[in-house]
Amino acid sequence: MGKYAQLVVGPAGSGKTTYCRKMYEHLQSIKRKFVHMFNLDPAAEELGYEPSIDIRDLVMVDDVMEECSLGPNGALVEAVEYLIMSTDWLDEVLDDFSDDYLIIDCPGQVELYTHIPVMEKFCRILEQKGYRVVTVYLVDSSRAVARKLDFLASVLSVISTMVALSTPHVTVLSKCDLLPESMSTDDLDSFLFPDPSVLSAEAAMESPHLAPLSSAVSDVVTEFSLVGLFPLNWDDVDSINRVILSVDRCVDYGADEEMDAGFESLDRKEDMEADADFAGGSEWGGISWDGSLLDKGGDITQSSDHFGMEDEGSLDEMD
Ligand SMILES: Nc1nc2c(ncn2[C@@H]2O[C@H](COP(=O)(O)OP(=O)(O)OP(=O)(O)O)[C@@H](O)[C@H]2O)c(=O)[nH]1
Ligand SMILES: [Mg+2]
Repeated sequence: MGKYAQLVVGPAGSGKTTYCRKMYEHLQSIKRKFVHMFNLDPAAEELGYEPSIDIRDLVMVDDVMEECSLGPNGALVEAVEYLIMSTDWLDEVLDDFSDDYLIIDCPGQVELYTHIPVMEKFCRILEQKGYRVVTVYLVDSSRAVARKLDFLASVLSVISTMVALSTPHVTVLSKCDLLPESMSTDDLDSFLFPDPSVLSAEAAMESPHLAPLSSAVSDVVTEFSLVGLFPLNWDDVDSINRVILSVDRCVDYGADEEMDAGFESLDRKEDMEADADFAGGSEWGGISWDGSLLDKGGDITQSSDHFGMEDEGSLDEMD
């Protein structure tokens, strides 16, 4: 079947552990084989799932804090660095999964992805072991779409991670069930398919002294289509399947076997493939498995019913 890994990253509390658990359950429900959970958060307490691989079997943050006289953040970085150096342990646990699909639940400290190369090294280790790795970056919708400035800040963090990890990449707008009912589809589209002039003008209104910076960032984000966001609502199975399709395309899932592997239960697979082309991930704002930036595809001025919402509808219709 091949070896695949979803590296689930994002800021603290963005929903990574929940994503991993629910993604696992969903992949089980569509009968995808050999899916395993890997907890890479040495400070995790309650996971809500049973990991097949657990960094806490190797190193615990509390022990590192005590032994190295470090605070929680420093100890976490130290613990993940220790993991990277523990090649025997990694060989042992990963070699148990020779033909598998790993969902990797990462810590929320963004410095692991943006400031120090520790997670980048972890990605390279997985790739050397034959894994096709896709980074799934969760952006918490309840924080990122409140203001345009918050959105730009989130997007900058996504781009830093993309550049630092150099893997194929899917950006997911998490917790969409929490978006206010009053938020219209047009409001959401202004984040999903931003018009650079509108985005920069609105950001400038929120913080006039940052206007030139907002404008430059808006241009980069939209011009290069670096971040195509997939809204995810766990109550909306279509939104889950769009994320899976995009992830699959990034890693070329099932290339060695029948392409429809694991999607037997989808009635609307073709529709969703077209939507995934349009919406983001591997063909809009994504990076292919060979690491190259993919061409922008689709017309971003099209209607938004590809997210399960009619143009005039509200987010309720995602349910
Ligand atoms: N309503 C709603 N709540 C969510 C969703 N995903 C996560 N949460 C809640 O958000 C909080 C944080 O979720 P986690 O999954 O622990 O987030 P995390 O990114 O793993 O957090 P850290 O590991 O601490 O960085 C928990 O209270 C979850 O129940 C979602 O899709 N909808
Ligand atoms: Mg977590």
